[in-house]
Amino acid sequence: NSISVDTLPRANSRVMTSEFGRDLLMGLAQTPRSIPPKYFYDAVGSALFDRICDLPEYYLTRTEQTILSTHASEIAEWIGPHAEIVEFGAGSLKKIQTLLDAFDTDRSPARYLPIDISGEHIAQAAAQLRARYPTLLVQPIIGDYTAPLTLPPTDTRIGQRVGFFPGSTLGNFHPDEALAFLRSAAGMLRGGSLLIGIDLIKHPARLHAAYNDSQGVTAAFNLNVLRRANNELGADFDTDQFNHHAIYHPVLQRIEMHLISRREQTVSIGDQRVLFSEGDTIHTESSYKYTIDGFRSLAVKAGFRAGPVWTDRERQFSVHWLHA
Ligand code: AVI
Repeated sequence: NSISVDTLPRANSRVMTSEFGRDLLMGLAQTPRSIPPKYFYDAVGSALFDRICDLPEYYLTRTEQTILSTHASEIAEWIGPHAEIVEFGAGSLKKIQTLLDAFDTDRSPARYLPIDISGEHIAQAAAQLRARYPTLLVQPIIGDYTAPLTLPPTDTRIGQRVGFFPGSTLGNFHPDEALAFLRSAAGMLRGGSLLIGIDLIKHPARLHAAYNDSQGVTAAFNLNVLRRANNELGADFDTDQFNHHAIYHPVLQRIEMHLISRREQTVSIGDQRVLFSEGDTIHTESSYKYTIDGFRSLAVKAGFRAGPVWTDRERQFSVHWLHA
């Protein structure tokens, strides 16, 4: 055995002092085994996700973008003058620009609060945004937008507060988490509104293609969470020994992503050994799909009043206006 006694506690404390390490061990101890999808997004994972958004099969980003630009001036009317826009999980701050470009200068939003977990990414993107929209106050908030947050106080010169949650990221929340998030967003936005993108239920073949792209980018994105565990926690996953598997579950109305063990194998994470039999699976992500009415009912249950909905011609994706 190559592990000496004094490296064991150290390896283990590296795992146990990291939130990722604790969540990973906890998830792998459950049946079925799982890893929370938020751990996909290290630098490599975020870059892979950006590539997914450009894939021909991944219609979500492109379709939402088309909906936002087609209806931009109507959406700008709903947002109204000098608004404050709070974006949940803002990433590279690209999507907001479609909205900002829809305003006449004298009505454009006054303040933009992008919330994101990754600080480095957002600081740079915020600087570029300020250069492009000099009158917009850009105040990034580094943090987990699923936890309750205190926003800076507004002042009388600022119009309504509008939450912006594009990309159907809400779909990655389980129904109880989605309801809890919407409830807390409704509280945070009270008196204002939420603009949210939601992917729609469609033919399973279309969904299957979007999560099993021909270039294997989604597979690399899924497997990257194991590589991340190796890099950050000193785990020894052999990424060649797990297969990407994504499948639509029509009863639960969700795409499930899994990593399936190709053979019997043991993986070390700190001082823990995790045994996988051939075919054992780690559930890494669910991506729920909604009907328009199903999503509106959920929003109403969370305390919103449903407003207009915009879709594309094929009704693949939807963008909802909700009054908080
Ligand atoms: C971020 N989220 C909305 C994506 C989705 O479609 O559920 C993440 C993703 N997973 C695989 N491909 C893309």
